[in-house]
Amino acid sequence: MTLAERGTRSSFVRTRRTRGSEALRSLVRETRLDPASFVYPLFVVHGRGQRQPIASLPGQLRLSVDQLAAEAAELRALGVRAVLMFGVPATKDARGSEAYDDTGIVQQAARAMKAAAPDLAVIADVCLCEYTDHGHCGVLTALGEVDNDPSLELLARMSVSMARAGVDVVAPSDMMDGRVGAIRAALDAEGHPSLPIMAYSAKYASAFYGPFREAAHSTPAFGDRRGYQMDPPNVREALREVAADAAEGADIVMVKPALAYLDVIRAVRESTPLPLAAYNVSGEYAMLKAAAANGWLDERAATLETLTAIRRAGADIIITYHAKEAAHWLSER
Ligand code: PB1
Repeated sequence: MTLAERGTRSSFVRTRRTRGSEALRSLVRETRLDPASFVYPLFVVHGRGQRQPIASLPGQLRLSVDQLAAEAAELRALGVRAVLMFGVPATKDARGSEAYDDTGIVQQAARAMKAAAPDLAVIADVCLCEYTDHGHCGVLTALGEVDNDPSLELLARMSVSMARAGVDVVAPSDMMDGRVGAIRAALDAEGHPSLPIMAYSAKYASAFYGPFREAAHSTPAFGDRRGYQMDPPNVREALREVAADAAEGADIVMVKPALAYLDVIRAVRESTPLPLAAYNVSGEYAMLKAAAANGWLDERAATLETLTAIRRAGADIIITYHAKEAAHWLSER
């Protein structure tokens, strides 16, 4: 006997009523992506005419400064309003000297980007790992350990140098204790009290950074980053990191990586009113690209689903290598 024959009203909730068409699904959609909330990572190198493919990051390039004006125009046309710059220096040394050299590669790139696209936010990553010959995020003690407090001075100098180059935000990714306070104090003392800090607050010692390290030639020459980046099993510790960075003056906090840390994004979202960024890292990007290249996943659908998950978890800002493609796909909706 059918429901109608029994004459009984449906005694269950018909949640499918609002799924019957894209128009209805769109009306009740709870999470929406916006290219204006994307940050696109950029790798900049010395030279001219450089557009170096990165094998482990399909579609991503190491660009020379003369290529940035075109890159900026492409991003603005897609509605992407911010870039995060990483430098591949000409030389590396134990103290990462080019990081805080006013003629350094990112300093040059920032000046060029701001001249070409003043309304594009240029965020400078602040860390020594791309600039040191040992590949660690700080300077080393005689015993080869990353020396926290002496590193703060160099990170502060790097931030001031980036401010002088005209960047809109500095983003310390080093995970040294006290670096946000040291950078804030140096920026204020050097006439940059209004320059915001986006702190990589909850940054984990993740296995998902491999492609980036290939792109930036920043793999540690020995050891690993577990003595300063967070242990993946910990969530409460992320709240401590965020609270400490907020107290030291962070204007934006971050969870990194993103996809394997959605629970951390949610916990941090509920712990602070500060703008929250999530970094959809190189390994998360490479996984999707590899699966799509093998025909195992629908790249567009899986990418937008991934970014939606990061947004739904509570991220206001998504740093992602997918930014251009995702912005294009969203424009087609
Ligand atoms: O996309 C990524 O994998 C980002 C990697 C990230 C860049 N901020 C760090 C990863 C690492 O530990 O090597 C670089 C650390 N400053």
